[in-house]
Parts: sequence; C-alpha cells; structure tokens
Amino acid sequence: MMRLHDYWRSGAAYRVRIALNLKGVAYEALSHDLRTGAQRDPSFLAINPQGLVPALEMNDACLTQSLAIIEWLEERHPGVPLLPAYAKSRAIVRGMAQVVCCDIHPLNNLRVLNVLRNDFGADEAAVNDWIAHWIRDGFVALEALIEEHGGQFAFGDTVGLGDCCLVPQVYSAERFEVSLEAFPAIRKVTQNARSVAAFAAAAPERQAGSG
Ligand SMILES: N[C@@H](CCC(=O)N[C@@H](CS)C(=O)NCC(=O)O)C(=O)O
Repeated sequence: MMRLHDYWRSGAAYRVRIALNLKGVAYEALSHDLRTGAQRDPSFLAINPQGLVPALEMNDACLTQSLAIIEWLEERHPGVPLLPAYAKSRAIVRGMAQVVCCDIHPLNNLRVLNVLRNDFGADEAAVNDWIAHWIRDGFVALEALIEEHGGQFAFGDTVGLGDCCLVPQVYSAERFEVSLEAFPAIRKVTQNARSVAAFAAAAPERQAGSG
C-alpha cells in the first residue's frame, strides 16, 4: 500500500488526500509534526530532501510536490478524471490550481513565515497581515476565474483539480481569519466540494494527530 507522508494541517498534503480519495486509492498516512520540525529529521530528508510534506512513497519510488503527485495519480488512475477533456479547459484548471500552489501557498508556508519572524523581526500581527495579503491577492483572481468558468464546482459542474487546491486554501484562510465576504463564488464552490465524501474524509480535523 502507498504511504502518504502527511501532516493534518498541511494544505499541500490536504490536496493530495482529496485526490487520493477521489481516485479511490487506498493509502496509509504517516504524520510528521511540522510544529516540532519533524520534516527536517534526517530520516525524513532521506524521503524528501526538500523537507516538505507531502511525499507519496511506494515500493519503487517516492514522489514529491503535491501537483506532481496529483498529476501522476491522474495518469495512473484516469477512471475518475480530475482534469476536463479539452486541452484548453485543462490549461484553465491547471491555471486555477497554480494560483493556489505557486502564488499563494508558497508565500505563506511555515518556513517563509519563520524567516519573516526570525530574520526580519516581524511580529505575529505583521505575519498575519502578510498571510492575509497573499490569500486575498490570489482569491481576487480565483473569484474572477470561478465566476467565468465555474458551476457547482471551480470548473463546471464536475469536481476536479481546481477544487482539490481551493478547498485547502480556504481552510487556511479560515484558520487565519481572512474574510471571505468578497468571494461569493469561492464560498459557494467550496461549500459544494466540502459536501463530497472524498473532501470530507480528507479534512484536517478528520486526520490522526489533529488538534
Ligand atoms: N510546493 C510543495 C509545498 C509543500 C509544502 O510547503 N509543505 C508544507 C506544509 S503545507 C511543509 O512541509 N512545510 C514545512 C516547513 O515549512 O518547514 C507542494 O505542493 O507539495
């Protein structure tokens, strides 16, 4: 069985948990407590030299980077597609996913926040302003993209990669008390996705070690 190197509160791991559940792929979750620096333990660096979760370990390989893992799942288990049929549509969905994965999440990752705190003297209020700034910046764009292309979900009426990335980012916005008032389309599709069993089972509060 595949082993997902995980942490309950990790947005990047949450994306992969959703995708694994949507694909119906069984996995064993191994949690690494990011709060205690477990991701920098030599035993974990041997699995992912970047010291980040998620990593998906199987007999003959270990995959890293959530989008790469999800794209591999998409190729390996095409039965429940997370990307639409047409190339142009796929590019739009990947663009939505990358707003989250390339332009919001990396700026708000723990190691970045720790540099702000430790090397640039930012206090918690400044760190929270920084987090909110980048979430809002990305959500303005995502709101427009979902208004144009969305339906019941981020792209059309079928749940997919955009939702796998959006829902964990909304969880992070809620955690840091960023108002979603200005983003009704994001709120609607997130609510719909959260009602899908694969999303509900991947939620942070349902994972081992949460709290
Ligand atoms: N681009 C990576 C990001 C992975 C990542 O940043 N993971 C975070 C948790 S969400 C992490 O392990 N952080 C540990 C740290 O910052 O020290 C991906 O999509 O997998």
